[in-house]
Amino acid sequence: MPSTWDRIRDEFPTLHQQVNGHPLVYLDNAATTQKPRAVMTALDRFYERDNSNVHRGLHALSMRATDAYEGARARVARFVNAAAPEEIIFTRGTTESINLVAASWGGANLAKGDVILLTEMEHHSNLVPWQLVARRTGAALRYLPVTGDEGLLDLSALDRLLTPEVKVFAFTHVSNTLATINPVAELCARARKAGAVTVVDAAQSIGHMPVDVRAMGCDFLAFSGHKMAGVTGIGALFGRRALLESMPPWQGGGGMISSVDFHESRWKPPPERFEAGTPNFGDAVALGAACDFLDSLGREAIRQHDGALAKMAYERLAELPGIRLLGPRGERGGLVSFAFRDIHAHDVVTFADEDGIALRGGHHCNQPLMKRLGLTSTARASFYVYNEEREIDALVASMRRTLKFFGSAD
Ligand code: 7TS
Repeated sequence: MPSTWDRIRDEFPTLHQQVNGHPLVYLDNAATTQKPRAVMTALDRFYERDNSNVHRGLHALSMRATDAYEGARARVARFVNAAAPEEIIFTRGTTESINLVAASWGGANLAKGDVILLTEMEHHSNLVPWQLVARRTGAALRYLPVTGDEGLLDLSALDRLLTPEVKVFAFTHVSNTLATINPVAELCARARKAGAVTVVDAAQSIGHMPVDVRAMGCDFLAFSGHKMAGVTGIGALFGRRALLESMPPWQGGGGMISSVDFHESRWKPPPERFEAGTPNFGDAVALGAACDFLDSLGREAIRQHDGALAKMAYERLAELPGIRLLGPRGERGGLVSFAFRDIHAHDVVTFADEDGIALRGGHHCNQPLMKRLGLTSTARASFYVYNEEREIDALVASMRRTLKFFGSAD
């Protein structure tokens, strides 16, 4: 594993291929990142040596597997600066983590007359679970507005919206369409003062910058392993211990009970209470390796690297005719979304693919935000630790070719 950024691209085998006759330029990291050798090796080693079900066997392999799984939990807890490993629940990812909070905490604590506060920039994963629990409980949904194309939260509206009826405020750390980095600590402090529980969607920040749940002062934080150099199928929910202990299970099965009768059962404490069935221990071990990998690079250095590339891409793309760029012009997360007046985002992405460039085009699971901005889709370039300035040159050249084809070149 490199302890510096030297030769970082060598750590990512996927990057070294040709696509449509061009060297691959992978700029779809907000959807999922590529995986370093260290993570794939950790996964292989687990399955080659230690594989066995966890928390149930007294034999050597089961004990090794349990140690590896619980070691990964402790590693993830350290990664987000949780107070204890028991504050980390392994899930399939951000979506499942938010569903867990909405179903368990929301189901037990929300009722008619209560309000769930969200923002206009939320991913569907941080909207639909709340809509489901609102329907179940009779609670209402309320939204903190986005200011417009510069994509900031309208903080001047927050005090008006954070009324005593608001029981929970759920918002994203970094927007997957706008690249806005929200002031999480301030939002959590203001919510706490108003008596609301906070849920932070860290899907787009966890692999890109320091994330410290105690500095943020949040109650819950959700994220996915596959967006932070980990493998798919694993993620986590951080929850403050006192809150987790107060919550009912959301799924039932093996592993989460202390005793079962024909008519009633008793639950284990967290985290087991929320991990019914055989957990995804192999991928959890690989997530621990992803934490090691990212910390070896330094998360502050990653933030600067990805943010600088996104800012540079924004400035270079801004020179193109007829382009509309979304999100803040200054500090931003590691991505940039844009739309051309007369060219559909899917055409932009298809042309880029011909040049070996992987972009994403569509609504990015932000349909309400798109509607709010009067758009149906954007093209998006998103960056990670292995991306380089020359790849922005390739992106801009490809966009110029697209504009020329559609007769919009300057
Ligand atoms: N929240 C945000 C802010 C996201 O960007 C995503 C995924 C999710 C939640 C859901 O994560 P999952 O791992 O549970 O699916 N965002 C994207 C994207 O922007 N393009 O593809 C997936």
